[in-house]
Amino acid sequence: MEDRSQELFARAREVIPGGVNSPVRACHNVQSSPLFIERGCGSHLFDVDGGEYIDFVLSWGPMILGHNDSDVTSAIQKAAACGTSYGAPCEAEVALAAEVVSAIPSLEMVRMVNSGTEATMSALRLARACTKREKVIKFVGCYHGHADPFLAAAGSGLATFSIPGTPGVPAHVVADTLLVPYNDLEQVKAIFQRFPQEIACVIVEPVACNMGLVLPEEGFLAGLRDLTQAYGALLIFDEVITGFRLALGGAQSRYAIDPDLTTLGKIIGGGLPVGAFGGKRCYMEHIAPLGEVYQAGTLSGNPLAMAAGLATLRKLKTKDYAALESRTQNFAQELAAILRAKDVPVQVPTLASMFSVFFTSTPVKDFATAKTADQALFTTFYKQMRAQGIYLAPSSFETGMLSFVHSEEDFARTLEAASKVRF
Ligand code: HOZ
Repeated sequence: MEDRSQELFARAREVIPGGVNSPVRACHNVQSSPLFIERGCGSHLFDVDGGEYIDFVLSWGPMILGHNDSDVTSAIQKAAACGTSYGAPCEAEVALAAEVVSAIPSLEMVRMVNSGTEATMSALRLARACTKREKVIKFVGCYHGHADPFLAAAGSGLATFSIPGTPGVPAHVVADTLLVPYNDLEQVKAIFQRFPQEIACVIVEPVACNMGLVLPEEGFLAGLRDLTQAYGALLIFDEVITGFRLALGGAQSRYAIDPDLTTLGKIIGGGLPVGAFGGKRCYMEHIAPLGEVYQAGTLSGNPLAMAAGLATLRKLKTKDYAALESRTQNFAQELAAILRAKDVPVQVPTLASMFSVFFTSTPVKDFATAKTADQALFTTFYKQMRAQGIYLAPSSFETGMLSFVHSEEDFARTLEAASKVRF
């Protein structure tokens, strides 16, 4: 029964393009319409029709502590009692910046913004300014938000809707975005050899999470670090998803790579709209008002958002990431075994508290192999899981997320639901 959701979706389509404020959640490609959510609690979501779902989307990543965490909610309430925006510095933004800098090895300074898109857009501007170069290497299927220069062969919603580029992005803006398959170090090398003095930066999701979950191959990230250093380009790690999810120090601490700039979002806002970009002091000092690279925002450092982020990061310091990882691995392995027993080709990659389901027998290492996944099988799986109260991302080009509050009962119910899916 999704009557009220359907009704709201019909009304939404009258006043919001496609009825949604971000395309993937429209659920088009899985031949469904979105559930309208009334509230979240722990690992569960409740929709407006009284349905209860085990949530493996977690607002696309931020809710690693689960929905309505008592510490985060009370921090927001306490901050709200003092007003919702000042447009002036507040103590919480200093505290959050200090937490972020102390957790992430390569960061010496950080600037708060309002979304991951703002973070990547600003980091690119900074890299271009610092190097006085314009070209950027980006990997096919990686998604860095929706700023113009990144809308070339991007993942997430663009992959879901098969949109290679976007009308409205001038050709000359993406002409400097050089595309390489993920994990293909040889092609990166070849591009550097071709344009040795022109490449400002390489931007990469150190673990790709927007074409489904795709892990970096041995030596890939280290190779990027070596090549960027050799050619005087900056290495930008887009850790909007992986920051504080793979580990407190993000993918860079896990893989022991020292990027020049890092972009963050999602978890650092504890469910409120926050992004950040940061890195070495020598680069960050080019940002206005210290330097000449302009970047600004009325709501940047917003006291509610800072309070939510701060409460989240402080709580995460008490959490056992290794235990969550091993629970996720067990869950993913059992899920893979259940699906394989149904004679469907399937890969269930997992890392930290993330997993993906690709219905293909081809090992997935880049966007081309991710696209070998059978979308019809995914749609069948998605619909039947949802009908049994399991809320998955409505696209195989997104990544499943677990929180610290997913219970063994949640896993058991999910695996039981998977065992009942008929292909
Ligand atoms: N593109 C984001 C996920 N990778 C956000 C999707 C949404 O909020 O609908």
